[in-house]
Amino acid sequence: MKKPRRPRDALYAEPLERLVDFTFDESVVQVFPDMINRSVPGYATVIDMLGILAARYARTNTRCYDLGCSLGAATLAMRRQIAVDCRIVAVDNSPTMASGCRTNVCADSAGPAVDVLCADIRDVRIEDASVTVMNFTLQFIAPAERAAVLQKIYDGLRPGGVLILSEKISFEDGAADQLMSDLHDDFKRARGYSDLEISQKRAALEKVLITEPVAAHCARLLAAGFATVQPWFQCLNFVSLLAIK
Ligand code: GEK
Repeated sequence: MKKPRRPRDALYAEPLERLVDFTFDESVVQVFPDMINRSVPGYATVIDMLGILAARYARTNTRCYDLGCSLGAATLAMRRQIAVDCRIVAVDNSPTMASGCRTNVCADSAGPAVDVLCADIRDVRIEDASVTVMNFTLQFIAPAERAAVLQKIYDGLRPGGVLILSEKISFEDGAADQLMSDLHDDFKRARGYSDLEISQKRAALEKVLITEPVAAHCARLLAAGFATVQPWFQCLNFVSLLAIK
């Protein structure tokens, strides 16, 4: 049987009269798998590895959180790999994302039970956690609020528990920042996005997705109390960190 094709992201393909800030609305949700795969270099590898990392750290009778779950790619990767009896809690504040995630979770029932919550990460209680994943989500929370979110995650983790934090990053060195940004544009062009799509999307995300250098993320994680922070993935300006309590 042929795999159904993902609807293609063409949201920024035509010149837009008025550019509005990017939101995770119905139109984005419809094309989201195509959009994220063609925009984030290494996304499929990160998702695959999240399952493997989660399986190592998940503990019986604990919770594994996927904060900013979108359509559940990380949740499903964890569910397929985790072999112990735990509960996965998937959270997203976009109602369309949360309902799409629920549909995907129902269609794939193997492994631990999953609760999908439509809620803001800033309002969700984290408790009894062995694994927490924030896969390209903290970047959408205002920098001033990030420390409080990480502290709450740290406090809700059991000793030895982990936070896997993936982010788009910037670089303190201006030349390195420009190079990585140019290479990221090359990646998107190679995946079929036009210069118009790249520039309109960049403008729509400008005030919504705020990047920081990896050193700022590491410092914040250590200040929250994590014992170690280990970068385990990087492709251009996208990294993933493993923080262990
Ligand atoms: C994946 N992790 O496929 N509370 C809850 N959800 C939020 C919040 C918030 N405050 N802010 C943003 N989101 C996914 C990809 S996408 C990344 C994550 C991207 C949600 C938002 O609705 C969206 O679904 C997700 O975080 C970010 O592995 O599009 O670049």
